[in-house]
Amino acid sequence: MILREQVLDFHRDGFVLAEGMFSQDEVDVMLVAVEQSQRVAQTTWSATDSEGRSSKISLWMDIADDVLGLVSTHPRIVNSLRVLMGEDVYHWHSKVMLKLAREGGAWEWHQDYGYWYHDGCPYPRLVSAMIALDRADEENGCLRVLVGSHHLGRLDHGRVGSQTGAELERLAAIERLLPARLVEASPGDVLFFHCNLLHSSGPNLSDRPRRAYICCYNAFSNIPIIGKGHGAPVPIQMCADDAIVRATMNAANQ
Ligand SMILES: O=C(O)CCC(=O)C(=O)O
Repeated sequence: MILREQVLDFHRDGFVLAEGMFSQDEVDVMLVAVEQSQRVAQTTWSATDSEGRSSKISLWMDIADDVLGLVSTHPRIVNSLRVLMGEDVYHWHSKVMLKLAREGGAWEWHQDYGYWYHDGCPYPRLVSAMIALDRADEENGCLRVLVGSHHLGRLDHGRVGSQTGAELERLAAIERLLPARLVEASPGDVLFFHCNLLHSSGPNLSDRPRRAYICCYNAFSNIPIIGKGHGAPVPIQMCADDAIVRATMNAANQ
């Protein structure tokens, strides 16, 4: 669970890394689920960065009826979000991010609220939980953030490659103003980040994949006022704390 100091860090910096939130055993179950998931196989597409490299992404708005759905409804995640946001949340969407070894492209600097504002959310009250499935470091394209940039408010965004990125002139000036930080993570670490935090990630220049599962949540006080947004604004039915490891035991016994 999230500690009180981590809540303060989150509000000051716009992100906090909860180390070891999931065990390696749980991550192994998640990796098998990612590899075997029909949903992931059927919904994966490629996003191209400004240099023409591509990264794979698979995204859905409902709660999957499998191990990935257990992760999206896991009490360690959902209760942490409630504590960080100070209110109850609902599932917005979940996604698998895959940067293949040597191939995976960059994600350009952006704020998630640069997208989600256009889904009708009145306030920047959405938070993402990024679960590292592989060791993530500079070489294989871990997340980079501009510390404290969530205090800037929402910036204008435009097209960068096939992605949506923050307006470049303003971004260059902000990069002189705020420190950039690489967020290296081990499998099972969870990075919680605010929807106005400027973030990006570099290409995968290593021989290792960089896989992550990202679950995004919206506050109940922030249901879209234009359109219907993502997910359904209903309370999350949390799974049991040991549900992820139990899922493999159940599968093995069948
Ligand atoms: O997976 C990554 O490196 C980037 C993720 C990201 O930018 C996002 O989820 O908004």
